[in-house]
Amino acid sequence: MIKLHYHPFSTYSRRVVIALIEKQIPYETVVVDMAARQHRDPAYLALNPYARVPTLVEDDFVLYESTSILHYLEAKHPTPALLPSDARQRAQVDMAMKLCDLQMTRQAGTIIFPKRFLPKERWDLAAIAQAKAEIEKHLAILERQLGGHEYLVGDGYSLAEICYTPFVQFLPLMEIEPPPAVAAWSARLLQRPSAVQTQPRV
Ligand SMILES: N[C@@H](CCC(=O)N[C@@H](CS)C(=O)NCC(=O)O)C(=O)O
Repeated sequence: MIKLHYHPFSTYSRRVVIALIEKQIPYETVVVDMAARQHRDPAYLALNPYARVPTLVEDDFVLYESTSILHYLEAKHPTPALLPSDARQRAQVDMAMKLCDLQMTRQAGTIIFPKRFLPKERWDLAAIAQAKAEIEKHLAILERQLGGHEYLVGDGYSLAEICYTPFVQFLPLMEIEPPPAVAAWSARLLQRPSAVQTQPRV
């Protein structure tokens, strides 16, 4: 049985939980109490020396980095498919996943973390403004790519959408008004039962 070391408020963990739900894979969760700095405990560092969640453990196999975990789940449980069968489209999903991390999630962290967990006087407003501008630039590119399509690649929901879901959740918190196709796509992602079921309370 898969054991997912995670935190219910963690965006990257949510990606993995969404995939587990989409694929109906049985799993257990182990909450890493980050407020109590449990992610820095030697026992957790022995699993994930980068002191981050999520970490997947299955028998003696340990895997971290949410996108790598998503690829593992897809390889091991190929149905329902969250990757297209066409080689070019698979590569495009991979590209979208990578760009999500490079152009969106890193910047989103600069805004979301302080806004969710720190008092206002500790917010770095200049860093927040810069991150917001970078995300807006990225969303303008996604807007053109989405065009009239429902999903980023081909016509299907994929691992790329799973990567974005926890982050588009916080567009209102980030005070980012997405362009229309991105807004419709975000709403589509957030309406999926796997997203509704994993919606964070903070
Ligand atoms: N690239 C990692 C990022 C994971 C990550 O940054 N997780 C956050 C929680 S959402 C974390 O554990 N932060 C703790 C820290 O960086 O000290 C992934 O995709 O899994």
